[in-house]
Amino acid sequence: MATFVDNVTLHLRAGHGGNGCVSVKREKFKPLAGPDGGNGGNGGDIILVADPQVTTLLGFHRHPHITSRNGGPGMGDHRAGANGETLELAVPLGTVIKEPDGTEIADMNVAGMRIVIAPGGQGGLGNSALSSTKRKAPGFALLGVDGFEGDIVLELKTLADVALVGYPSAGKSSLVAALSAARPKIADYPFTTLHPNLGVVQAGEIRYTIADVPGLIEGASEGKGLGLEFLRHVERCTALLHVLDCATLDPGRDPISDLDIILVELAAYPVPSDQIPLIERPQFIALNKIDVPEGRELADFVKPELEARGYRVFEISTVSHEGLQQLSYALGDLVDEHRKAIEASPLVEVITLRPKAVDETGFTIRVEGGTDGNLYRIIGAKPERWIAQTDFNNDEAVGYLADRLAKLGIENQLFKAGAISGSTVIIGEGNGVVFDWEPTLTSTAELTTGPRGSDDRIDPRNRRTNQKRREDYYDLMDGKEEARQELVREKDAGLWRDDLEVSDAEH
Ligand SMILES: Nc1nc2c(ncn2[C@@H]2O[C@H](COP(=O)(O)OP(=O)(O)OP(=O)(O)O)[C@@H](O)[C@H]2O)c(=O)[nH]1
Ligand SMILES: [Mg+2]
Repeated sequence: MATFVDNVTLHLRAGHGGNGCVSVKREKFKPLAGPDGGNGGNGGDIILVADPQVTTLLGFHRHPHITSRNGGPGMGDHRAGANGETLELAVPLGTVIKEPDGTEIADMNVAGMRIVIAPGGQGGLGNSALSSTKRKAPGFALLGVDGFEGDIVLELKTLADVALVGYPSAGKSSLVAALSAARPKIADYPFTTLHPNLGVVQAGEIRYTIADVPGLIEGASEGKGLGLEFLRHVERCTALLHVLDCATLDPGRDPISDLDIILVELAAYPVPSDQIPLIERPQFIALNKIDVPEGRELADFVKPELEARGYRVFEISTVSHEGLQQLSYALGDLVDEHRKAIEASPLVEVITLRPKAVDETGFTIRVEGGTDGNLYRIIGAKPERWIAQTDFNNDEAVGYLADRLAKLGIENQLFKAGAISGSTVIIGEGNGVVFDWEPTLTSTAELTTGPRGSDDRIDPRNRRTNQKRREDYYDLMDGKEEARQELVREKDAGLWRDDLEVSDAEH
């Protein structure tokens, strides 16, 4: 049985950016005619769009893993990689998007609303784009960045396009069962239905949802019977269908007075201020149980009066299925008209980016205690992306990264935070990228690293004298010589074998 809150967890993986290309143009008499490596393409975004034509999350239940295309790698001769295709997913109007922990990201309550739920990764620049007057022939390119990867939860609260209202035992649940695949409980005692049941109806091309609401009686708005509380579930319905019992044996009841009582109760139900009161929405009437001869008689009798009041009236039987097809098509047309009207109204485009509005320009430095003294962690969208773009096997690329970081002002901030030469710096959360920091700006007086009132450049604590430098150098040379001698000794002792002999012996 369908329920009113539909939940589905999607596993998203947006496309990765393509790597930039390192290439050098070759011409006949000019073998090194300049860098011509193209940029990598961007990974495809995953976008959610609120679509009034979509009514359920069923498709997502079947396919919860969603991946968009990667960007292509850059190529020589200035050829850029192709951008990954954007993937648009239509979700029903009213879908609420949440983080797995329940935090709401967006309420897709406006037709056409779009949200970039998983941005694709940026493509890396090729060496052509990285060249400048200062750096004429870069021997490196930037790597493509990974696209967003993670889970989101879609939640759909109100699915009912049409709400079935009426007295207990009028046959509302029977009608849901007759029109859809839903199988709600049906019985001949009042208040069989305690929670609304939802059914999906297919009428030709049009697909819509109906919900039976627990029976209403006089005084329901004051809490009689099951009260009106459950009308909350159908608050967003497009239309109402009154199901009137034409074969009731209850004395003093007839379809017209039943309808009038229900209308009074519905009028008493307060909908949220941004919605049309239930009583003002389109309403059809189903005169039920015409398979019973007296029922048909009564239905025929009251139909003209109801039509005179302006209602469209259908004589039906959930037992013989008479009149059901006509009713379901008429409801379908009504719902479709409403959807088209919503679509025709000017679209409000709301584009929200994820990860949530990060401060693109800034970064923060967090000082964390470690076993070997302080650890300086740099958190920021830019520096973190730059790390992802860097090919750490390429010294030139690492140098470029250092320049970028310095330009962003990270060096100054590290000084201010108390970092000194040799401090451990990490970029990004978790293990991130760790390096020992070597400041490049030691000559600036205000950037000295020692405690207030001291100056590193004078203080012998951190400064090597020429004498010490010379000693260090000799130590280094002695060390090398010693290592060399050791190698000779090993060779003489026959510890070395020829590589060729080894591989021969093994095969
Ligand atoms: N003869 C006849 N009986 C019907 C018809 N539709 C429903 N019934 C009977 O009417 C009784 C009540 O039907 P339900 O569908 O449970 O009525 P309901 O409106 O959902 O009632 P509540 O959930 O109690 O509010 C059941 O015994 C059904 O078999 C019909 O078209 N003809
Ligand atoms: Mg029922």
